[in-house]
This record gives sequence, C-alpha cells and structure tokens, in this order.
Amino acid sequence: MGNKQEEKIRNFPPKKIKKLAKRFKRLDRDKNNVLTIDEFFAIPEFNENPLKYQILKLFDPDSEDPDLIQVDFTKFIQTITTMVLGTEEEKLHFLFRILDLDGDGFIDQNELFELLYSIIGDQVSSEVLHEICQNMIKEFDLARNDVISFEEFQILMKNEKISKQIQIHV
Ligand SMILES: [Ca+2]
Ligand SMILES: [Ca+2]
Ligand SMILES: [Ca+2]
Repeated sequence: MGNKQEEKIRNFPPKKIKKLAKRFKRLDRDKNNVLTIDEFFAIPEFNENPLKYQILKLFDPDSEDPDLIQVDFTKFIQTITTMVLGTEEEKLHFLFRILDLDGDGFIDQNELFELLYSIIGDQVSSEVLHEICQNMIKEFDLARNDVISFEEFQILMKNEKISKQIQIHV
C-alpha cells in the first residue's frame, strides 16, 4: 500500500476530505480521535448492513476482533478512498477480504454460507442454503479444490446477479 495509498489520498478532492473529516468528528462521539465499534454502529445504515462486522475489519486490518477496532482518521480515510477510488480489482480484493472470514485467502463453503445467510436470512431453510453454497462452489471452483480463490472470485463477481446482491454500502 504505502505510497500508492498516499497518492490516492492526495488525488482525493480536498473538499471531500474536509467533508470526511467532519463526518469523522461527528461519528467520534467521545472525541478521543478514534472510532470504535459502538460509534460505527450508531450509524443506522451501517448497523443494518448484514456484513457490518466484516466491513469493520477492513477499517482496521490489524485488529483480530472487530469489537476492539481502533480506527483513526488516517485509517478511516485510507479505507474510504480505496472503496471509492480503488480500481475494480482493488474493490474486489476488499470484498474478498470481507467474505474470507478466517483470512486464509480462500472462501470456503462455510464462509459462503455465512454470506448468503446474512443476505437471505431465514427465508430459506439451512439445508437449501447449504445446497446453494455447494452448487455455487461447484460452479466457480475451477481448480476443484473445494474453495474459492481470488481468481475464481473475480469470475464469480462477473455474474451480475450475484454481484448486485453483495455490494457494499458504507
Ligand atoms: Ca471515539
Ligand atoms: Ca477463508
Ligand atoms: Ca478453487
């Protein structure tokens, strides 16, 4: 990241940065200059996002536990600039990291299940959901190792129906 990130932030319109700084201040309710989980969850749209815990991980990749995240303004703005100004591939990487819950670099059936469950919820039985996951993995697991790699994920996301379902809104 490093320089590339900084360059991106420089390219971010100063007006927008000012706006983000304002937003950061507003979100930082206890004025300690870091955002914590309760401050993020105070944003209603964010709180409703089924992927909120995974999204929090992106803001503070160093912290293992989303409950303990500490997001200072630099991290805040870096994450948002990547989400907004990142290339298609960077954005997909972001999403992949959200879905790869254990961070092993692959999406397995359980992680896919978690994702679909967070989107579909109780509308279908867990048996049906497991079956859907199995079929999805079968369809996109080109290397036949029962997990989805980033390369396979890129192909999966070209499928419009799926990508529409898992867009991130922050
Ligand atoms: Ca705070
Ligand atoms: Ca994984
Ligand atoms: Ca695979």
